[in-house]
Amino acid sequence: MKPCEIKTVKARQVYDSRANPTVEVDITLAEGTLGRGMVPSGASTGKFEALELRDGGESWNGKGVLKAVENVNTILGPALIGMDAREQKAIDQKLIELDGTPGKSRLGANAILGCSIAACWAAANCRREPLYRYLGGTLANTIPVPMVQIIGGGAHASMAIDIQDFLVIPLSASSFTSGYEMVVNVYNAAKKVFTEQGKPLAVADEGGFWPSGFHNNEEGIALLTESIRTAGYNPGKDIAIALDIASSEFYNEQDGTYRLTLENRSLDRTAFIDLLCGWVEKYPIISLEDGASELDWEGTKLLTERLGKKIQLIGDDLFTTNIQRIKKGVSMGCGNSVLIKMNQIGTISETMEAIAYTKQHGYLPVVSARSGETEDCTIVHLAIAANAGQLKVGSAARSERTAKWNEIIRIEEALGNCACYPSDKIFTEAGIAIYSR
Ligand code: 2PG
Ligand code: MG
Repeated sequence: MKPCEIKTVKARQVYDSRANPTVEVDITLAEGTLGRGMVPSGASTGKFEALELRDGGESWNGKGVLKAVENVNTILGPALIGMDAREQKAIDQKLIELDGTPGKSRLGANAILGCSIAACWAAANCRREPLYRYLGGTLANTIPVPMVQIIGGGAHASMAIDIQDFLVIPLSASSFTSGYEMVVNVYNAAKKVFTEQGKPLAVADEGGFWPSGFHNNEEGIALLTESIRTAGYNPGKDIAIALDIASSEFYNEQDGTYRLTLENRSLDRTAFIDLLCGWVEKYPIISLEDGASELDWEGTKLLTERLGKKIQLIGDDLFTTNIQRIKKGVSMGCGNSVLIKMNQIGTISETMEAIAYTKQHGYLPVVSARSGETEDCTIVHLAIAANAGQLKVGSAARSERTAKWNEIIRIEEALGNCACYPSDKIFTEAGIAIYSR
């Protein structure tokens, strides 16, 4: 028997950070090594994502994943036995073929991704290498710039405010560790600002503060700017703001309007884009995600014409880590950045290919966690393996988030002088003129 040959594949149902069931897969190799994959889950899921197979019915509010677990244990797993765990592409290809549908809807993208991640860890462990090194080779050394949520909103906070993520990105740090320290200081300063404003302290799904007591969306951006100042930083120079508008959540397909429930008004495409551009003028915003709906390509195009040279414009629900959709965006001139989520597409290989495609076409990849997470740290290693340059993991609080951030601190330490932290160059080298506003 070869040492990296897959010997057993076993799936089980475990739980994620939102107390929902999720798939965990264990793969053991001939030499006894274990690889484990745990699957994340979104709340504001894009229409064009690969299918997350849920059982329906009464138990777990219909969110059980026992069918997906069974699909691993009876169909996917047995087909992997005897394969070499280091053949990631062949393994992923086999998983895709066994499902046979474009959206992985027969066996479930959650079943498939669990196997794909577990095989990857098993192979890295078999080679006695950290996953980022195994997957990316010796040139995988870019430590990602963090994009960290300070206030949660949208579908992660019962739509108490329309915008989904109010985040920060450190710009003036020379390492991840010092940049992340700045972010933590802003998080703690936001706690003070909330308290001073008489707002109760609670957290939303990703550990960012719950958006209590806001009268409109702009107040959230203002509070975030204030928190950066309170922490002792210069907004826009030391730390900039990123927003995930997640506008597909409040887009009305029938009449093409954007409904801001908190503000009790609906705006047409032009008026909504004017509103976003106004915020970018007024606040130190460097990145805007899903400003227009996943169905509104024209809106994204318009937004890109107006802001594409100034700030990062990320497509998340718009692109769903799918090369066909990224291709359409590139050809239409929609956005300049792609959010990369493993479970939107369903295998490690396809995720890596989406990152490569994104970079080849001059767009910036931002690897991202989901709002429902686990202690699994695969995305950290994947981001470094692909030299992606940016990582979004929710907030600085709650262990499913800190599991990832802390892993980067360890890897940065391990790489020592070989670590490359792009800092604000990730933006300036892409033509985003951060200090000019
Ligand atoms: C997003 C993610 C993370 P979800 O929209 O970018 O904030 O949310 O996993 O719910 O899609
Ligand atoms: Mg998003």
